[in-house]
Amino acid sequence: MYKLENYSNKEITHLLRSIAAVHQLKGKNRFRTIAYENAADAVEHLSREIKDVWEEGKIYQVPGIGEIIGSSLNELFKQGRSKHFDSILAQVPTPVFELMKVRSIGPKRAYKLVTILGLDHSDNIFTDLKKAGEEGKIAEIENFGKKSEQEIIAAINLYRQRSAKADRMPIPYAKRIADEVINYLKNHPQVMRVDALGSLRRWEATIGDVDLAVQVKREKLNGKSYKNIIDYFIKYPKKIKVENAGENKASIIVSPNIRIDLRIQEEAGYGSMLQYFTGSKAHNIKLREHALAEGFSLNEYGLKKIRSPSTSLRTSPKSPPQRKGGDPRNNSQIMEFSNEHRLYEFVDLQYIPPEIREGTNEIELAQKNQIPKLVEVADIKGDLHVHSSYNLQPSHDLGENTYEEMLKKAKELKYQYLGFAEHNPKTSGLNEKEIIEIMKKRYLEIEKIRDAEIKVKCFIGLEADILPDGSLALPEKAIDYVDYLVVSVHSAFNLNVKAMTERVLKALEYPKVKALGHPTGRLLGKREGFELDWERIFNFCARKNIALEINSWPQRLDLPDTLAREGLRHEVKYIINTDAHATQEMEGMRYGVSVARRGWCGRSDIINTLNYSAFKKWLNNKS
Ligand code: DGT
Ligand code: CA
Ligand code: CA
Ligand code: ZN
Repeated sequence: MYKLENYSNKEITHLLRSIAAVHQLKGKNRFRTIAYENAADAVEHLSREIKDVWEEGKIYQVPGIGEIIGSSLNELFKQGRSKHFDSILAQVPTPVFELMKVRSIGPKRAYKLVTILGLDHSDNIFTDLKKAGEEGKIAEIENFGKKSEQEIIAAINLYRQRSAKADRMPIPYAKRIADEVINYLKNHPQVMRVDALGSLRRWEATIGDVDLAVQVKREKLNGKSYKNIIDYFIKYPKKIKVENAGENKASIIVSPNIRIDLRIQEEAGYGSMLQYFTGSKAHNIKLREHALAEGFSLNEYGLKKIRSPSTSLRTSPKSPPQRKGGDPRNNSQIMEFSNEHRLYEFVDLQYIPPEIREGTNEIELAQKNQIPKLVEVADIKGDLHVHSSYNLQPSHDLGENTYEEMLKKAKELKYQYLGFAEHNPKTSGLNEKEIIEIMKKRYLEIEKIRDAEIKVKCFIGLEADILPDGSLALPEKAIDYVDYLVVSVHSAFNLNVKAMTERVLKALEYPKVKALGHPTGRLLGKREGFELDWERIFNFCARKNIALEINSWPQRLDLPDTLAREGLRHEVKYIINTDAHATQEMEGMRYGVSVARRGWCGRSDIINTLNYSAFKKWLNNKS
């Protein structure tokens, strides 16, 4: 029987794809196949959990979910199974669905492999199939051959590697889940504050598990036990399972399958704990070494003096933080810190923001007071990559909201300007003349509101596909009707480095190109980014005054942070955009900003921190 465990978007997506596959294999109704595939795509791209949407009674608002699929999902969420789904799934052996999780094996091939090789066990399907391959049995199947046998073995290996890396969750999803837990905890009368720790506090692009710190109100505690709070935590409504519950820490698994580690501390030692469990491990190792050189040992409770500093003698004696008589866990004196800033200060370091605590060279630079001031959300003056619902017959998806609605949202976000960048009109089914006409009409449409709207200015952009040969999917004459272009790769991801680099550079040569959209094309947990000769790209963009985009879309967060830092050495500028397809998604700017911060970017490295007139000048002065 088809197994479901946690009703996550990932599971529901696979379920819907499996049903589409049955319809396809049984060849009865092409429209059903398409309907289920569309629904699967919609759930996969949902920015929230489908089950939460269902709980709010809004499941029919998800595009692609109509009466039949909606009522079956309703039954599934309510009762754990859906008769309708089950009856369809029963028509095909379950291992087929399991095998379809390997992306390169489609339903038809999966079905053939399972039925011809007689692979009956879902649980061992990958082991069994690999074994069959190694014995040459796949090659013997009609239309398969030696080459596909090898490809299938390689695909299984890759799939297993990826699954072993476990499902790290893109931070926007993890943060949403964490915020719900944080709000729940804050409702407890003994809880004074709650903070993220670990990778979540460092805003890493993907999160393994969520770590949280709770500060308790001492006066409200009876004795020293934190039991009340632990008990409250493990009763969290969306909990699937309690992993462990101790005196001052506990771990639970929360729907849809993410672990939450909780630690409790009183105010006096809260800063030490925050520092210690924010990590990263690499940062903490270096910080410990540094503290040792200053004569202190560092642990999760604070600093302990072990001897006089060997080398750098403190020139001015600092006021030590409040000292407590012996720590109950240790006889010698430990200095606790209620505040993280003071801990760094105490070991003669400039404060280091969590985003850059990755153990690169932040400690060395903090010693020299050279940690830059990182860019902040409040510095951002506009979003230049948003998709409206204006129908220019785009090559990819349209957005959900009108120009006016998006401008209104921009105003709410206190932006000075907004740039519309729908996808270019599709190139099949439209000739050049028609495309130019469409672009002109759109231009005039925006021109109208551009004058009407006084508070937030707007720019007319476009996201143009970079075709495999590096040309743009847009007639050159149509470029007359935009202020700027964002150019992006949306297809043919498998070119080698050299070809890909040439392709991108060629596209960047077009007039009015001001940004390279989601530069690596990565999709977190799904598709690795492609390689480019970054040195060449960075230098070209710096010279030509073209910005690299830092795309805030949850599954992208692209350019990745490490590359962002590398680009700074070449004096590249970045533009942080949300790629929003709905007004609500325009709120995702913080995620792109966190990538930039992790890439050590300051305000001046980000081009859309410029005010309106300076930004307009930048748009127009492409050399
Ligand atoms: P993640 O969960 O894989 O996204 O990454 P982190 O950095 O959140 O790692 P995690 O959850 O294992 O640990 C949280 C932080 O606690 C980590 O950044 C460093 C700190 N830490 C300090 N000492 C230890 C230790 O002995 N074990 C672990 N696991 N973490 C420690
Ligand atoms: Ca963690
Ligand atoms: Ca953890
Ligand atoms: Zn795009």
